Amino acid sequence: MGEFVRAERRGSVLLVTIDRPKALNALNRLVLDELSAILDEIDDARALVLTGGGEKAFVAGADIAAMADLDALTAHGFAAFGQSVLDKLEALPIPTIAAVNGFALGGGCELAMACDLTLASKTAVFGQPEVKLGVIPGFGGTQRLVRRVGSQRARELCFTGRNVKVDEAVQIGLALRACDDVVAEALALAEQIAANGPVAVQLCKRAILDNDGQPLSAALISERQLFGLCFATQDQKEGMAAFLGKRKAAFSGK
Ligand code: CO8
Repeated sequence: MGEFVRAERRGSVLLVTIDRPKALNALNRLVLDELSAILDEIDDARALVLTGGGEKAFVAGADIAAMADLDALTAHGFAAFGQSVLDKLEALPIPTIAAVNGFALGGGCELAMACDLTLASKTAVFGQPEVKLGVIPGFGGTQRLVRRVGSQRARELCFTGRNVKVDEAVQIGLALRACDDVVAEALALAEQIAANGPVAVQLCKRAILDNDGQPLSAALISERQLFGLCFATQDQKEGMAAFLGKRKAAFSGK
């Protein structure tokens, strides 16, 4: 267990908390290192929920104090490292849900977007305020924001750096829905997903993620290959037998 990031099993779900509330959970090298180490050891969890410690923030960004005096080469290296950790999160085989419980600014918004789904508390605030600091998003924000909310909206948010409150975040697709108790609702959603055939859920994720940006014809070839692969699993046999036998499926994840 690290100093700033902890992981706890809740049923089939791994709950990961970035817990550095004095700095609103800002991402420095150590926080990213600890998150990366946890992502390397997911074991048999069927879904992951990511949230922030304390009352105010999911993650208020990359650590500004740690970045202030960087030179160009070191800043490039820090961005590359942060991107690699967020890439690892995005590429996890299991579904991931960001439970955004307050500020998700800069690197925090980028972290949420590296998750498959984002649920938001009523107090959640999203944004890419980097231009206010004289820099641009560096943990994938210029790219994942375009994919999540569309090019024109992403440009507006990156150029202005303005805050996006929860209702607007839901309206533009930055968050799926607003929640009264975001962590509880994220865990419930994760358990709902975890009750389905685990291999099928993972292959759904693969089909969507790996084919992002591919021409439809190539993406459909990939989809049908992954569909065929489902028929090599015990979960497919069990799922269809359970339906035909009018009983609940007991998936093994094999
Ligand atoms: N980095 C470091 N410390 C932070 C950060 C941060 N991003 N955000 C908050 N803190 C610290 C504050 O300095 C303060 O510390 P202290 O108590 O020691 O003074 C503590 O957290 C509490 O914060 P505030 O007192 O400011 O709390 P408020 O409720 O008044 O304000 C805000 C909350 C509005 C969230 C405010 O803290 C804020 O504007 N934070 C910065 C938000 C921001 O600009 N984020 C983007 C950072 S840049 C970025 O993420 C780039 C990502 C790509 C990096 C590429 C690598 C090179």
